[in-house]
Amino acid sequence: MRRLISRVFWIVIFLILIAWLAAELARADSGLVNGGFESGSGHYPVAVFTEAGDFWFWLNPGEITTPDGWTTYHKWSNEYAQPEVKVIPKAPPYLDPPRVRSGQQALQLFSFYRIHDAGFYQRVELEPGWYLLTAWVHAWCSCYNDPHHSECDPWDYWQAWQYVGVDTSGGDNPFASSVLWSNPGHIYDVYAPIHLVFHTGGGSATVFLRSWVKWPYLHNDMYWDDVSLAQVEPLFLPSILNSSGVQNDVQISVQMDVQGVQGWTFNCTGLCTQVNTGRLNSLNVHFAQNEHEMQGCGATVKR
Ligand SMILES: [Ca+2]
Repeated sequence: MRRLISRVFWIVIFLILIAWLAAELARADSGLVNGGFESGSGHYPVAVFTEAGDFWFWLNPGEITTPDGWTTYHKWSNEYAQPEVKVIPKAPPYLDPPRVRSGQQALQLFSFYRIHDAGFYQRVELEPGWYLLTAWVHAWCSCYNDPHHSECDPWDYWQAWQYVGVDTSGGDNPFASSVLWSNPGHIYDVYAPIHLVFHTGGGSATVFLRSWVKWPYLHNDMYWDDVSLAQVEPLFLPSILNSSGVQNDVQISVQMDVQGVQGWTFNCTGLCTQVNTGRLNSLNVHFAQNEHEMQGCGATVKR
C-alpha cells in the first residue's frame, strides 16, 4: 500500500512538472531583450519624426538616455516636444510613489509644459505563430507638483494615451500604417498592463511602446516597466491574461473572423469597453483599467 501511495505521489509530481514546463514554454520570451530595463543605457541615436509622422533625422541629444536594446523615437515640431528620457533606479525620489514596478530599474519619459508623441522600439526575430505583447505603464500628468496624483483644473481623463504595438514586417516607423496598435490605455499614477495579441508569419518584427499626451500640462511623465513578448497558443491565453489580475463577472460573447484565421470564437468575460479585430491577424482587447472604464475583464480565444 505504501509503495502504491509513493508511486501515485511521484506520478502526480511528474504531471505537475509537465504542466509547469508547458506553461513556462508557452510564456517563453521571444527574443526581446532588456524588457525590464535592468541592463545598461547610453546616448544612442534617437529617431526624430515630423508631426506628420515622416522620418526626419537621427539625433543624439544629452537629455535622452536610451536603455540598451531599445531605440527612442519622438515627433518634433513647434507643438511636439523633444522629451527627456532616462532609466531610473529603485531609489528616492522614485520610491514614493513607486515608479519601478519590478527589479531595480524602470524607464521614464517626460515633457514639461509641452505635449509629446514618443516612445521606444526594438526589432526581434519571430517564429510563425501567435504572440502576446505586454507592457506595464502609468502616467503622471499634472498641473501641480503632488507626485501621487494626476490632476489639473480642468482635469481631462483623456490626457494620456499609452499603446504597445508591433510591425510584423519589421519596419521601424511607429507612425507607419503597417503598425498594429493595442487599444489605448489611460493609466495614471499606478502601474497597469497593456496587451496586444497578434499573429505573424515569422521573420523580423518591431515592437513599439508609445505615449501621447493631449494637453501641455506642467508634468507629462510616463513610466514603463516589464515589457514582455511571449509566443502563445491561443488556447493558453485565458490563464495568461487572467494572471494580470482581471476578474470574471459578467459575460459577453463576440463572434469574430480574423482574416486568415477563420472560425475563431472570441469570448470576453467582464466589462470590456472595446473589442475589435484591430488590423489583419490581430485580436485587440481593451482591458478596463479603473473605475472610469469599469474594472474586470478577461478573454478567451477558441477555435
Ligand atoms: Ca524593471
